[in-house]
Amino acid sequence: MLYPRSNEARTVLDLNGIWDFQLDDGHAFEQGWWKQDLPAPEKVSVPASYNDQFCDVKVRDHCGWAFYQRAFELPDILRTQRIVLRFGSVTHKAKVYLNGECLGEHEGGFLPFEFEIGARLRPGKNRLTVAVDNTVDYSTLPIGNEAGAAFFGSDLPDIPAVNATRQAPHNAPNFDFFNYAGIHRPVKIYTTPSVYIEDIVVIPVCEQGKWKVCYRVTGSAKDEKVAKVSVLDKKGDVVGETTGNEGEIAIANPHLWQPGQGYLYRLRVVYGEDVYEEKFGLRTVRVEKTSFLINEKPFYFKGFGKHEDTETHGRGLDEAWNVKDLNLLKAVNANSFRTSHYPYAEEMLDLCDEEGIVVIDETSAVGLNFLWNDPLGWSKFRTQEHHRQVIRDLIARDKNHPCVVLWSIANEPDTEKQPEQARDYFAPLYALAHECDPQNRPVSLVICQNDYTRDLCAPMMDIVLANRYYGWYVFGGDLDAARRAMQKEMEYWKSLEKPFMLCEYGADTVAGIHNMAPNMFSEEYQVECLKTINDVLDACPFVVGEHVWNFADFATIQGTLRVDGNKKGAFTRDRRPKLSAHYLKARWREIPDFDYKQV
Ligand code: GCB
Repeated sequence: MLYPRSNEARTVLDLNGIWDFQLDDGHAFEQGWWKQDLPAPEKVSVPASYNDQFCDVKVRDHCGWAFYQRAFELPDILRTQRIVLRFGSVTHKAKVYLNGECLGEHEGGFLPFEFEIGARLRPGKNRLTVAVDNTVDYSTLPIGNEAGAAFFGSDLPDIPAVNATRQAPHNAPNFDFFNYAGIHRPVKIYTTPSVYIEDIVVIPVCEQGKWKVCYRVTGSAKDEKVAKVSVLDKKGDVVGETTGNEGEIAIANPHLWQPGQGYLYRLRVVYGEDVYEEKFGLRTVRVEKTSFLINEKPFYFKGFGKHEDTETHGRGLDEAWNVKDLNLLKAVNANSFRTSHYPYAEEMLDLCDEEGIVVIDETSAVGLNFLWNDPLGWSKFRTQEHHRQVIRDLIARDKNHPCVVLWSIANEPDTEKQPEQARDYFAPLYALAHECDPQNRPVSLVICQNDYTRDLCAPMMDIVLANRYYGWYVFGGDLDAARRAMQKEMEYWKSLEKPFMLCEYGADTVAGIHNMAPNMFSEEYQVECLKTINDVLDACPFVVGEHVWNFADFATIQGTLRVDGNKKGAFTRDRRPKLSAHYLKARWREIPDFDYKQV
């Protein structure tokens, strides 16, 4: 799906700003709130989560539908064009109404969707209403626990009479981040000519040292129109051109896209009256034996798992925070991050393309891991079809981004208690991700701390991605035991002869707690814990990267294990460094992007 860009053929208008907002009082659908002005609206900012914009637990902890509404007008001059209404993301489910009519629905809170609206527009003011549902259950990604117990939340006692006293509808997210909801990413109206470019696929190829870009243009008139295609370099000079809806263009004197140096070319497509320029980079990615190769050189991932999470905005797009976060990454000599645990905003990936930050792109499949005591186990999850859709849509959206080097199709599913069921669930999804990606990037999933010898999924993947909390959940406070356990485990992964990356490790750390003899929750302990695990990683040539959990402290559900959120950040939630940020900065300064490990 192409990102809306304004140019000589297309116009983009933006519907961000202040909207009307009201939580469903239980009668919204019966009363048809989309047919009229909302009965008692308050003001809300878009894009942003609604939860923290008010000072009311009813809004923060709301479960179910909420309504957004605004009016807009369009210049008459645009009405000769094809007009599309596009949402960057609405979390988790959306029903969209224009002038009282339903345009459609969308499920999944982290990917874009759009509707052609030309035929439904009225002269003058148009009323746009978006109903948003934040419910998570066994069919959504991420997963909610239908039995009611939330991950790290206050578990329900196993006493039916006590449980029955909780009457208010509530979500039980089976994931460790706050279930933020709302219109999280920009709402835009864009135009195209009536015959238009639907999609562009770009594949950089290097054969015997010579670079070319292969491309495919899908247009609404299929092959009745033929595209004129050119490649422009960063300065805007044309460095190659051709015609045809599928083809290739050789690129002489290539500038590669490299970690830390995000050189971008543009593929300019003219298709009838429509024009679109898609940015791309010249880089290759592949796994060979125990190495992860970018541009044929063994790359070492240094960085973090992140969240889209800031004060007040919640999970809503804020580009100033994105710029700041990438500057902080660079300041600590990191070169990469994982979009844990859902697809991030396209605007962030654009920035990573420009800045040369390497990205592991993750689906929203998190929480598939708590039914192991249930004889029906995996078959209780109703996610497989939706999971397929998320993989298809994620790759369709992000396929051309040079910053994306690896797809993570899930975080911490239960791959151990019912290993065969897990394998049967994931094998087709792994194959699907490969099928969908024109650049055929490596595919994996992130496994959780378990009896790794029983896991049948990790060995099936192109690279082993693992989260380990030795020194925290396992052997918390005993770093000597943590070191030995990690060492022991690495012997097993070595035998698989695949690249291995540690995708999460760390310790909750409350900024400001210090201790000469490091103890849990102190800044010193976080540093010692990271050092202990890093020592083990350094001794293993097949380890291709380390992502600390987490980049910054973040909001979670309330519960006895979370003191105002998850505190494993190297930065606080407002992005001030803890001691660990300084430690990582010094460590990563000495670790090059390439050839760190001698295989
Ligand atoms: C994990 C999860 C992550 C949690 C983290 C923690 O394994 O992948 O979502 O936040 O542990 O801090 O417990």
